[in-house]
Amino acid sequence: MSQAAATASPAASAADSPASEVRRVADAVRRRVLDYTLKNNGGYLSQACSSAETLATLYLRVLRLGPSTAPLVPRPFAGVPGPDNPDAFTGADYNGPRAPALDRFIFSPVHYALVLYSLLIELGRLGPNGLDAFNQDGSTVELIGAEHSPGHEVTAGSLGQALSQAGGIALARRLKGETGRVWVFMSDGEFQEGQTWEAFAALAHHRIGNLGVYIDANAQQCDGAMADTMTIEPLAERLRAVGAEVHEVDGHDSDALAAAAEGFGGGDRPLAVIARTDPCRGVELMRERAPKLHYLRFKSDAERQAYQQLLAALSVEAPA
Ligand SMILES: Cc1ncc(C[n+]2csc(CCOP(=O)(O)OP(=O)(O)O)c2C)c(N)n1
Repeated sequence: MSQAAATASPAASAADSPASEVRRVADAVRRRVLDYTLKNNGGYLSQACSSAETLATLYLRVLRLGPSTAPLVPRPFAGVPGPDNPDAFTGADYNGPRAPALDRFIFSPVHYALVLYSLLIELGRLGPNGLDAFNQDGSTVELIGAEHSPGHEVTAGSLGQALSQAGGIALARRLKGETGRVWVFMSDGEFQEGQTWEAFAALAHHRIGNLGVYIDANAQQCDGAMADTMTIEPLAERLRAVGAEVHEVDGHDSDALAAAAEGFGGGDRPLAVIARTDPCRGVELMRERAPKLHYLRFKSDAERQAYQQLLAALSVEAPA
């Protein structure tokens, strides 16, 4: 069991299987993201629907992390890092201290930030009031996360860059003899970008075997369906061709997601786990909007009301 699992929500009973704990946490994450989507009059809800189990599985079953060393209520923005700014910080301390044997987590599609914040709350790494300053000027709890945002280590708003940064971190860790791994969470839209493929070529060339990528393959992009915008398939074959070890799993099946990472770390190839997901999972109402699911902006009061009623129903169904 990872450190993160050991510090999971006090609501978890000892009898819970890891998969049922992931399901409980993922449902709570979707509920909270829906709540804030309503409070903000819009938001990235489909990303919570698709990725909740993948991110919960990473934190509860895959990542080897120490306890958070960050405040439960996030600090305000302290300026960009640089030699003249000793106050600057990153949000990586929510993932625990840096240590040779512990893993590092790099969060790439930062418009998914609210999903990560909500997960950190469920895990007790962020306090229940940790979202009070969400999307406000001067706050680090940004709608589109950056390096100072809880759980984030790098700025990745220009998509497709974080994998290259993570590759550098992984290479440096290997050179230093560290056993901790580097995990990257990515979206499928990032595989439409050339930089992602250059990064995989570099990982293969340098035989980077301490870096694993989980891909939220929800088949969506901001312009609609991936297949209609620019297909990335056959993704598994393409990743194998650039030297990765590839697993393709149902991204709502926590046992399959966790099994893909078992034993990973000592080899000479990067790992890519393609999590095939449903961008409307848990929020059937959203299917009416397909294929435009990227950002939910309510079209009418009636539609907003329908989502409000769904939130009320989900909250009633949730166990105390
Ligand atoms: C380099 C770059 N190009 C374009 C954008 C604008 N953009 C923001 S989110 C997004 C969609 C990316 O696809 P994905 O994350 O798979 O979409 P989702 O599943 O969230 O709908 C795009 C193109 C960006 N942030 N960075």
